[in-house]
Amino acid sequence: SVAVEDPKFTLQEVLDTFKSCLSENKEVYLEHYVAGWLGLVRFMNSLGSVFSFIAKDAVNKIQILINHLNGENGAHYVTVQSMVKYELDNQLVDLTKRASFPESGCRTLLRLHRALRWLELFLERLRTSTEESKTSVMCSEAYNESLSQHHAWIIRKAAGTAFWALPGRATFFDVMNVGTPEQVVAMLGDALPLISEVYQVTENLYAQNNILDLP
Ligand code: 1PX
Repeated sequence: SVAVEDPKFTLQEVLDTFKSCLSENKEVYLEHYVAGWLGLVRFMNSLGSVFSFIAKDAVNKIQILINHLNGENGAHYVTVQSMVKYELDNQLVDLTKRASFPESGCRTLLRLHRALRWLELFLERLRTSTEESKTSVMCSEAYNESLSQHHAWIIRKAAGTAFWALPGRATFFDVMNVGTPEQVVAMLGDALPLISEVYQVTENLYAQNNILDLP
């Protein structure tokens, strides 16, 4: 697994990336947001190939955002705030049905944003779990409370099946490569407020611009 081959890989680093997402005036840097997601996908890949259909979709979306960042209009994509303004001002977003702009930054980031809420709920459950807690149960509860509401039946079904293949809590904690279970719990306690804040800032921005339901 990645965690074994690369001794420097720890979930801590990944979660730290989300720390650098927020600027002083609470703008979200797209570059760091994307880097955080890449780290999460890397972590997910180290859990096994059952999750590769999930990882593939996440990577597709991350790549779309990287292409915007590196494209000729990249300067408008430095923060999520500037991206939203640029794409809306220039009518680069499909607002009611998928048509001319299936790869807008706004709709693409929205999918990752919704997944970030799942992550927040899942990590909070992990943080407060006991040795007997089942990761599959924590994962599906978090999913049912968030992301699943945006997914078609067939995707929910596939996700639900994949959750059963999740390793147990002890293995999960080991793969995070952070230390003892107590250290994992402490790390999650530090990281969660930051993830929450990034989530909330993005949520408010999307709500203000009325783009929480982009097709
Ligand atoms: C310590 C915990 C760290 C775990 C890190 C795991 C990172 C998980 C990354 C999940 C990223 C999922 C992105 C999904 C985006 C999405 O909703 N896409 C759907 C809609 O896209 P569209 O372009 O059609 O509008 C798309 O249909 C998704 C298909 C793939 C299935 C998504 C299932 C998501 C389950 C999320 C839970 C992941 C569980 C991993 C366990 C570690």
